[in-house]
Amino acid sequence: MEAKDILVLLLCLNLFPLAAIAVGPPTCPVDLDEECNVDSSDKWKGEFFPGIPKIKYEGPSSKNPLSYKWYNAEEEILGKKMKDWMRFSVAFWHTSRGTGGDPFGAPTKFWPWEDGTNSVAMANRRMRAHFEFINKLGVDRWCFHDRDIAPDGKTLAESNANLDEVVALAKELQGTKILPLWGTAQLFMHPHYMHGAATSSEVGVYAYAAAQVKKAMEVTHYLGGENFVFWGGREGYQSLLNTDMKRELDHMARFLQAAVDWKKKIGFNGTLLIEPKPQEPTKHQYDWDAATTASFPQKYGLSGEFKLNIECNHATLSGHSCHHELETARINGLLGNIDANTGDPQIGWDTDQFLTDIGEATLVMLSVVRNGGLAPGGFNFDAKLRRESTDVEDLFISHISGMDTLARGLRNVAKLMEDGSLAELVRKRYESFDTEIGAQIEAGKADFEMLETKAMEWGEPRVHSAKQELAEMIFQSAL
Ligand code: XLS
Ligand code: NI
Ligand code: NI
Repeated sequence: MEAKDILVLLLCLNLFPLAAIAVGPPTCPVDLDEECNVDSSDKWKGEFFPGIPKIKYEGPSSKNPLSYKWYNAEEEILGKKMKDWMRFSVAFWHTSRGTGGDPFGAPTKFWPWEDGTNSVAMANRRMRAHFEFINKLGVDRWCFHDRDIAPDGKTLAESNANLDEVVALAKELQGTKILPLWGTAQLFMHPHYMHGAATSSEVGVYAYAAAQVKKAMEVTHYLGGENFVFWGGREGYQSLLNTDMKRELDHMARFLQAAVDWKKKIGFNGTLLIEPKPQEPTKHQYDWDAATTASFPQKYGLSGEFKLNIECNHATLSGHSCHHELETARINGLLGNIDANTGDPQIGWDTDQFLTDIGEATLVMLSVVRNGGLAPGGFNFDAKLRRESTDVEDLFISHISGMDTLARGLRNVAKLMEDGSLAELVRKRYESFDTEIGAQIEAGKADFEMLETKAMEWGEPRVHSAKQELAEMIFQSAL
């Protein structure tokens, strides 16, 4: 057999990972010598992912790694198209800036279009790669930090100018279909943020962070972004010995108030989100979990101005399950967005892995469905390839796998709801409150004297089984 025939055979048997290798007109792979990148009319014609087609739904029996098995964007489930339940977004920082480096190891990923510089030209080329990726994946949204997409300049004015240039290209590449799910300011990497940003002990840093957020809000608005996120980063402390906790919290509240004012001034209608994350990098983070983070705007008169961006890996780090954090946000009317990822239960670090656990995905989707969806929020893949995954196609495979996992979760929720026995089990568990006295208690009309009289009258209360294992059995049967 000739080599060509072997390739055809492998393709037919679906054994070759890139089943879609260059059928159709030859593509022009992007190269760093600019030969292929721009034609005489100045039009870009380089391709970053040659041989990778637009990803399609092929159903659960497909063995093609570059296809969706469970995510079928246009299919209706529980009264909404899958794409409208999910509102998937690609995170620029992990997907386009992820290097594979970790505290012990050097970067492992060297994508063919990277030239090793942090120049604006490189930022522009990377932005083109990013949009080719989004288009081939078939999603409509992306997320970014200001400093991921454009390099820091020598001065704030220069940084702003760099950002403007890259944002202008992003706007063009978005076309009419793609929007940022959210934008944010990166207020943690630069050495001047070593004490935090809004919580820094240095007034100069507070002002710099304000200027950076102001600009990031402007560009998010310009790009048609639907939300803007504040993530604490270094908003915490290592030790109380040298920290004025009250002052730092007050400063953070003033900062967020100024952000609300700026949002109104520029007419940005997107939701402002704050994101819980415990520890990492500081021992005590102010925004530890959903409950702590939710209470902050309440205390400072900012209720109604912020919702929560819940990240599953951060839930794990706070000692909660993702479902617990989502439900805490949801019942408080604060579930705004989800950073879809998962952690490693043994590592104990924010590893930001793609979610592949179907049980967990089903619980996540249960909260989303109960919330009636996430719009104007969505699912952002705050998830990265492992250090050991270094092929360009791995970028696609990881997203497809994460999207399929959540899609499967949604399908399972539909099964659970159609079956109804889990909801019935919960209803029955609390049915003693579906009585006259129960209603009085729930309406706040039962005082202790009245309850004492009832307790005397009723005698020893009857207590029923919680049916924990039955609940688990029903849940498992839907997976
Ligand atoms: C990191 C954060 C980050 C935010 C955006 O742990 O979760 O990814 O989502 O700054
Ligand atoms: Ni996140
Ligand atoms: Ni994270």
